[in-house]
Amino acid sequence: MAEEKPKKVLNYRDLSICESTITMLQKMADDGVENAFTRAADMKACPIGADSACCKHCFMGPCRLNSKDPYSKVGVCGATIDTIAARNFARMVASGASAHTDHGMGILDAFRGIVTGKIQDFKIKDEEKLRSVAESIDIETAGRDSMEIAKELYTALEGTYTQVEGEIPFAKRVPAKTLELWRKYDLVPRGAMREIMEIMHRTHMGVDQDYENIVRQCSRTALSDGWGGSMVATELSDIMFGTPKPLVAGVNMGTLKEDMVNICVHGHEPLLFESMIDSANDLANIDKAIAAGAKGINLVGMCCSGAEVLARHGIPHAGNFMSTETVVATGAVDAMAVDVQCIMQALGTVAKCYGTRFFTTNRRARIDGAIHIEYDDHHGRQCTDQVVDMAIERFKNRPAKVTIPSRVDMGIHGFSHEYVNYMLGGTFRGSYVPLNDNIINGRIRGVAGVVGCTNPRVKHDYVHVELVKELIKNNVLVVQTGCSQISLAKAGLMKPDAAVLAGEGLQEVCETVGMPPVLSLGSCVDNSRILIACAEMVKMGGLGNSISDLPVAGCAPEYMSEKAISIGQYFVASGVYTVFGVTFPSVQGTKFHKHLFEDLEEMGLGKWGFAIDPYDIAHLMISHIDKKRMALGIMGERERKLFSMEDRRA
Ligand code: BF8
Ligand code: SF4
Repeated sequence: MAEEKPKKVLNYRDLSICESTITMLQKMADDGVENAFTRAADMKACPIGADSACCKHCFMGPCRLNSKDPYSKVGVCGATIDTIAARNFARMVASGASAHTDHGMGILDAFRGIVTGKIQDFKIKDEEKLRSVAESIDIETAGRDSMEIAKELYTALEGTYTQVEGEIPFAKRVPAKTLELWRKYDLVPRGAMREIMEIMHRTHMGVDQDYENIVRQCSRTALSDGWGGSMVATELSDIMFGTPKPLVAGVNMGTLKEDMVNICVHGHEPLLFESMIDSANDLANIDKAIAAGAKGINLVGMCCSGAEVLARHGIPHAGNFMSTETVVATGAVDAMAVDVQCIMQALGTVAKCYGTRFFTTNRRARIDGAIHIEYDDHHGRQCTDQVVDMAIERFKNRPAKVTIPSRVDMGIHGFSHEYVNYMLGGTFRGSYVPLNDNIINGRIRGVAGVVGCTNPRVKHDYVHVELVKELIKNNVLVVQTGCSQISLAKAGLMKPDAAVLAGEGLQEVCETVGMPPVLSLGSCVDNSRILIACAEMVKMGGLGNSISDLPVAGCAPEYMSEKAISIGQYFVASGVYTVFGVTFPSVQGTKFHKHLFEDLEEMGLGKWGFAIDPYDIAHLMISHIDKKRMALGIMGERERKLFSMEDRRA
């Protein structure tokens, strides 16, 4: 009999910089419970897959090429490394874009319910936003009643998904020169359903076998996510639940309370969470919790569901993707309700080990072993009240020992692009002019979007935090979404006093405005807020005519999901230099790789970049920002000195 391989001994400090996560990893080890960190250590990533050098698009294969000598072989059908990698990449874009656009469609469904009067639980909360979104796509608002505008907006936005020809509605928000370029290369998306269907068709065996043509469809599909499905998700969620405004809120595992009934919502669509907020605030439910011996009901968020309500309502956030299992290991979570995306199947097992009631709520996502209570927009409370009841039951009979790391990191969250406008411009001259001015005068060197997941293949939170610190030290204002902003919130960078870590110029701006140097914008679909901010910066003038002229860059340094690939591609296609960490699904030195990393920029779009080390990533982004400043003629003496290589070495 083969001897069982001894498990690797792990030093948890090599795996994460999050103290709470480290404490809980130790606890899980003591309890003999596995998690994604231990599984990643036991499972080496497949090297051929990591390079995207294999194809299983038909059953003459699967075919594996040699990434060390990529042109030495072709697949059984003759497919080259460029075709294989481009097709794989395209399917990642399709999957990621589907996730965001289907989420957006869920929001659109709820909005339809409101305008048809079939849904009573939700309503139009932010009329001002309704009007401004309608106006942005040329819907007449003057003298019209909100419901009338909402109906017309609904009909128009449905096209984001279903339009078989013509440009999606939010193409109207794209700066003219960027849009002109998209038209030149035929990149303006039709409805997302059509684009995603076409990607799946083109990547079927024997269809599109020209990597450049495949990448064009990647761009079109990704744009139907960024300027389409994701943007619809953000804008309609703001209209229905309120546009975020900065508020103070706590992040980390100390947001769980030993003496309260703890309910955690994990996933992505805000609908479940909004309904859960109502249930948790219902006096009858609170009374039931008190009768069970609790001080009340404590609602916390996780991942993007959490990031969204953190931004919008200041609901505390327990942890990002790589902390989802460790949060359950506290034993303090009485119920965890999930909907869609980024929910590890292992959560079912971990929840069982610690006696947490684990609920799936979405018809699209069931997990073996979870209790399924379907959430329905028309009577959402039927689902969320049941979860509350079962959480109270579990509180009464908490089986596991409760260990809650006490740390809570307070910070400011909820910067929408509307608020950035207001904050920098003031009530009377709300605009992006002051941001542009501060970029032109060099106080702010540029703007970086640092976003995306955490991933056990790199040190959890570390790459995000070190990267962002390096960026702000070099006067780059950072905007954030998704799990990344939770990493930075835990590192204390969302407090205004974090401005002391920023370079002189950025520090001055932060102190004048009273803002932190790192702005948290919400969930991953809220990356669309960054697109709008870029469009506004272009429209305000002084920083070129298209998004690709701006001194901006993007990054997902610890990404793990296909959604991140779609986001990366829509930023690149919009004109933004976008750097990814961890690993990149292509073989260096191939034509496909060069196309993503060089040719796209030569066409006037953005381009991809890759590095693993946070300082390397930061300096790739800063060099790009400087290149754009140089081209704009705003690379003053002051910055040249501030950013010299000598300083960097020092
Ligand atoms: O959409 S950042 S791990 S939670 S994929 Fe997932 Fe990545 Fe977190 Fe949200 Ni975004
Ligand atoms: Fe192999 Fe071509 Fe089939 Fe892919 S499509 S599995 S490369 S034969």
